[in-house]
Amino acid sequence: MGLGSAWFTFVIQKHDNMTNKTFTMIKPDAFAAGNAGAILKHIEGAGFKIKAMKLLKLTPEKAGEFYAVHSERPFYGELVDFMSSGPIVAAILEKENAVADFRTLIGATNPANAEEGTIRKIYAKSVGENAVHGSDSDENAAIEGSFFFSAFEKI
Ligand code: FUP
Repeated sequence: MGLGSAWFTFVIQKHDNMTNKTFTMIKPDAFAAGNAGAILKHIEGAGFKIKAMKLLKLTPEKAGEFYAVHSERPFYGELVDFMSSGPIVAAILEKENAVADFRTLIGATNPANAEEGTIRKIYAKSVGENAVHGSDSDENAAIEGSFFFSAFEKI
């Protein structure tokens, strides 16, 4: 490898961090209701670029692993059952200030408390079946993105 390509690799790696990225899932309720397309349009309309995306169904084991941080909470069993109940769309999104801006776009965890026009206000049924996930920090965005996507699946 010449010096030129080594420098190029360094620049690519330096910019391949998750600072301007977040991770989302369109959850089983929203996918089953046929709202995946409308939600993706809403997300792209807000200026987010899709950097990785796949349709899949989580096993209860994988859903439990993803939400392990909530394993002591009373809603954990229902959450795992729900998240493994049907297909989801998992995606990595890019935008300046991605984590915070995406949390604003989706609205409060409980749609009853979500601002008008937010994705959860429009599409979510309840706090348990709340249409979409959005990472809550850059660190978790990186962890969650890597939970679903290998390096060559992230563009
Ligand atoms: P959020 O970051 O908005 O997705 O919310 P949390 O990380 O607090 O919760 C993760 C998921 O747990 C929610 F999307 C739905 C579920 N949950 C409940 O079912 N009941 C609750 O009271 C809180 C969360």
